[in-house]
Formats: sequence, structure tokens, C-alpha cells
Amino acid sequence: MAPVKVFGPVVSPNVARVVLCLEEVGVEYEIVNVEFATGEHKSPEHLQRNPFGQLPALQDGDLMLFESRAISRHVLRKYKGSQVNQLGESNLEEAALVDVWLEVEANQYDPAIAPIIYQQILVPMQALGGTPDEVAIGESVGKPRKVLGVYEARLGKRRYLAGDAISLADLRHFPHTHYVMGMSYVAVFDELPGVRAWWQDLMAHLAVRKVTTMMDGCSG
Ligand code: GS8
Repeated sequence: MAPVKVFGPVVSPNVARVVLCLEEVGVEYEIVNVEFATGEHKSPEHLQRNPFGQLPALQDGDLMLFESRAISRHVLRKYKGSQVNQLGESNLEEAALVDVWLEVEANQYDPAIAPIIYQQILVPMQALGGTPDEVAIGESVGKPRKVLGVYEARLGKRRYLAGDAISLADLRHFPHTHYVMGMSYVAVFDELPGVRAWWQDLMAHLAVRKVTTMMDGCSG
């Protein structure tokens, strides 16, 4: 069977989210680079994969998928054997809590953090090599603090977001958090011992360590 293909550079957080899940389940896959710098993500060829001209896309046999969060679910559902599936597999309450924190990631965490990542990491990579918009960054920095206060209340009481075992809800947070940890905004995290302990546990996870190396070693 042809290996799974991921389209996009791992430096992109949404691409890294998918690669992390592939690493987690241990499936063979190939990364096909799609160049941001030349606008290849808007090419007719890539629009066939993702009609919104965004990264990532994933090809799994005859199936072509886009939207990193949907892809991450697909990968964990189809390729079993991952420790992160443990929560929610046989317990409806745990499954519901995983779903809650998946929604929180998509609807609270991502909108609070993504604008900063976009300006700092992605804008310099765009076709013309843009300059980060400091006004946009300034408007964004208060948001993570508010959202992370809720995380601190949660993670002060349990090791992972949905319970005492790691789940997809935790993995989904990895790419953006990894980038923020390398920026000056990391000070926000320093004030939150529960969140910091959670992040250290995540960083000890094998697949997370591997994708961290891939993101840091990728020039985009
Ligand atoms: C967002 C994809 C996205 O914005 C997902 O897959 O989760 N909800 C989607 N991708 C960015 C790359 S940054 O990781 C992208 O392709 N941006 C270029 C553009 O929007 O034109």
C-alpha cells in the first residue's frame, strides 16, 4: 500500500499537528513539501487537495483530507495502537471530556495563540517575506493569559486535560504551544505551574520529542 502522504512543511503548526498523530500511531508516511514561499499552496494542483489553498492536506490511499483537526482524528481512529486513545475508548464520560478539550483547543486556545504564531512564524515565510505586524501582535498578547487561566485551574488538579492519561486533546495543543514556548510570551506560562508541569509531561512523550526536532530543524 502506498504510504500516507502529508502535504506541507512541518514548520507549519497545522502540518505539525498531523505529523504528530502519524508519529504517535507509528504509521509509515511521507512528507511532500508544498512551498509557502512560492505560493505553491494556491496552485491548481494543491487546490485539488485542499480547495481553500491551505496546508496541510493528507492523502491516505484514495482518500484526500484537509483540516488538520479532522485529519488527526482520522489518523487515530484508523491506525490504532496509540497510548493517546486510551482515554475515551471504553468510558463515555472520559470520551465526553476529551471532546470538551478538543473543542476548547479549537475555539479558545487556537484563536488566542494563532495570531501571534502567524505573525512571528508564518508571515516571514510568505511569498514576499513579510514583516510581523507588531500592532496585531500587541492586540493579541492579552488573550492567551485569559485562556490559560482556565487551563491552570484544570491542570492544577489533574495531569492531562481530559484526565490522568494523555489524550488527543493534549496532542492537539502541541504545535502552537511549542512555538509560544520559544517566544517572549512564554512569561505568561511561567506564572502557571500546572500548565508548565503539563507541558513538561507532554515534552517527555516520544512522538512529541520527535516532532519537536522536526519542526526546529525545518527551514520551511
Ligand atoms: C487551517 C489551515 C491553515 O491555516 C487546519 O488545517 O487546521 N483550519 C485549518 N494553514 C496555514 C498554514 S499554517 O499552519 C495556511 O495554509 N495558510 C495559508 C493561507 O491561509 O493562505
